[in-house]
Amino acid sequence: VTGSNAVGSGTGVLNNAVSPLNTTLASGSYYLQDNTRGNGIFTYNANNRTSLPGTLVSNTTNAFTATTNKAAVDAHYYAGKTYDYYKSTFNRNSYNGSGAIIKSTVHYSSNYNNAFWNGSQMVYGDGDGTTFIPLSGGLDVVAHELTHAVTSTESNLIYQNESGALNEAISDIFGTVVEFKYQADKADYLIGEDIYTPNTSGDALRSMANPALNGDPDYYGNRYTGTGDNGGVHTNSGIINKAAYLIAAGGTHHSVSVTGIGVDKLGAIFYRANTVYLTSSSTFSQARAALVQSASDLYGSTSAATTTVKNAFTAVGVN
Ligand code: ASN
Ligand code: ZN
Ligand code: CA
Ligand code: CA
Repeated sequence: VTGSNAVGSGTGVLNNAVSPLNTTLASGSYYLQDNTRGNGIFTYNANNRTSLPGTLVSNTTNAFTATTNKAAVDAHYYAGKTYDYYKSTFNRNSYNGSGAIIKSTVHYSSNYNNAFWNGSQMVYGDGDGTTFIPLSGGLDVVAHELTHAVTSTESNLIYQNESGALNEAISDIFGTVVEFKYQADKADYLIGEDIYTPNTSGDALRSMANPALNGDPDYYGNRYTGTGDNGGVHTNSGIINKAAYLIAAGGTHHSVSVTGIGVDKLGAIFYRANTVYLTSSSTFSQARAALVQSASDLYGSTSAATTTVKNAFTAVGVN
């Protein structure tokens, strides 16, 4: 809409207070339209249907506290935080580097247990209330989805087999790095813990520290070689996620000891690889080389960081 910038507040999925909420005032209504980041962040409501993007979310006041707006408030705020991460850390202006409008749609379909980047925008289901609550309530989920758009612009990793698992892992990695930056008090190496199984505590969609908690491999020799899930993109991501966990946090795996270098360097190394070295068809072995080169560029070929990347990939059986 055409209007004036405003700053409101809201309530999110977990009844979290959200502020500041960047909105637009037009014709006496407030819209979830943030004109302060790139060419804008726009958040829509699909009203439980599947037509996209739906209707731009509006409210009569600038306090978005109604139950129906909780999913939209988090989708809007967390898209802004993810934008801020890429801008403040890498001077990247939106997912395409040129300010592309970031659109999100909530209340997609009915009882929909997923979220996705559809090639043009983010889309969030409400979940069925048992397996999931509205998925935009997880900052790691939002950053995961928006990172698919970054990857699409950059390496464009093909969404199947090893390149697809790399694509998935990169989204999990930045989901986690963004969570550590903006929710440091509760950050973890789990994915989707805030919106998964509301009646069970401590679980998650995936674990980077221990992929086996969700049946996912953490070693190349144990990779999935079937055709389901585009060749196991959400399964074999566990191998790269485990390497990323070891890079950030350290540990010993398959008798290889890795010294952790923290999540900030983890993000910097993977960002450089995704934007400079990885290609659409990169394999795990090629990703190792890309990440070692990235660490070497950033920190030096004999640095602790470069040694850590090498050891982490050796630990998960990728040479
Ligand atoms: N939530 C999933 C993802 O972002 C959706 C999908 O399978 N593409 O990976
Ligand atoms: Zn994904
Ligand atoms: Ca998490
Ligand atoms: Ca749970």
